[in-house]
Amino acid sequence: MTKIRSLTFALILTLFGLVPLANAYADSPSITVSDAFSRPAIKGGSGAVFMVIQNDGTEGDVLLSAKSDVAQTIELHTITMKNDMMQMRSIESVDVPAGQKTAFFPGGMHIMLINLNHALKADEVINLTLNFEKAGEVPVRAQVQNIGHPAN
Ligand SMILES: [Cu+2]
Repeated sequence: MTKIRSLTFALILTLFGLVPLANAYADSPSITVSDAFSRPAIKGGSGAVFMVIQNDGTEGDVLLSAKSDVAQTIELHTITMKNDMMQMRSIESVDVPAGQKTAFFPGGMHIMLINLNHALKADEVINLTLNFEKAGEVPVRAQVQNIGHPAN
């Protein structure tokens, strides 16, 4: 009986104490982007941008699109295995859950730059803008890196 009473009391405290507080500070995402990079590429060719998107907020968000002056067309892509073949395909959006890191990496999700307006050269910095459903526009600076490309 005492246990039930204290449980009820705790519930009342929660309802009258914490719920109004939660409403006053409405849930929201908090997006930061780090480690953005790209690979060298030729003018008119394709490039890819990789990064880590961190959501330190209390609400999930969704990456809807990306834009940049660097290419004619920019799409969100992922790579999946089909019959032992790596296949690249465009995706509508990318979920960015609260309290999690969402990684774009070679062999996985990437921002696809199609028909580059100019060559991407090592050490150059590309400016992109990510568009999130809730956080809105988030600017990203991606450095062009040679790492992992012995051919370059
Ligand atoms: Cu791609």
